[in-house]
Amino acid sequence: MYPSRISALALAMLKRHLQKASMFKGFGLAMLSLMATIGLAQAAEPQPWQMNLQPAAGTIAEKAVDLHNLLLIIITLISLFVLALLVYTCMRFRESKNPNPSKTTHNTVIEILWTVIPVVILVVIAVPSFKLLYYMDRTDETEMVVKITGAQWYWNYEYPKEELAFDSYMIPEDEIQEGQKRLLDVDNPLVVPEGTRIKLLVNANDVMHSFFVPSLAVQIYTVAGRTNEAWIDVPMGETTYYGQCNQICGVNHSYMPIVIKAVSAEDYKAWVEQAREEFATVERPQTLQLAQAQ
Ligand SMILES: [Cu+2]
Repeated sequence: MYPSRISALALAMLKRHLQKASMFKGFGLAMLSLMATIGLAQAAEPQPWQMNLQPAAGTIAEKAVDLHNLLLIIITLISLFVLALLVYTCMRFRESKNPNPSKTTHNTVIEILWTVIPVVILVVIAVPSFKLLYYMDRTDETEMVVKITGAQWYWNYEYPKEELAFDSYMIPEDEIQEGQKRLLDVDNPLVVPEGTRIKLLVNANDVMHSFFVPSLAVQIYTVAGRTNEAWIDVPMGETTYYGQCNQICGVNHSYMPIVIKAVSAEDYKAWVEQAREEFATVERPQTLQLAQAQ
């Protein structure tokens, strides 16, 4: 059993225990939410039995969650309305109550309504949707660049300015150490400074992959021979963000997780120094120069 599993289990047991002891219920629930908050502050990852989205990290994710919540309200109202109409129609026009069916085929008022109302709903959805789309397109307002290449079955991260590049492989199940997450942790995470807007130049080495980190609300396809652009808005806080390739890319598709580790500015500097020794690119390929020129 892995630590995250154990802590989730322990949390569930504690919760059940606290629910029995009603005297401490309020205090216990407050402690539980505090523990959950602390847990979330350190890592953005999928939780067992999670039903909702991962907590939003950064402005893009916050806007995406807001749009999602708006859509959820609209779709719920539409579904309830259609269900009510269906139930009403089944009851009101059932054969026993309605032996002579009407032969009506047209009703101008209703036809105009069922054309205009959906158009209005779509316009209501389109406004925040396009706003977010254009916001996600502001890659020129970023502070640093990382080039990401998807490969069968690992990621390669390049820092053009820092002149370093390295591969990032999942830690195999039999080499997992205490505190590491099965199928999620990698040997070399993408280390970034906290509170930074980062441009991602995304490419593929072979087949299509997809760079997907739910908490940062970034999902972009990697296509060989084409550089796609996206940006992430890493918020303040030393957090590890987990993601996965979400384009079926071959037999080890599920074994190429993404780990983005946000650290403080000083720690980032120290990491760059150390990483340069470890991963320095001897010769800068042309793609790096192109990326840097932008
Ligand atoms: Cu892949």
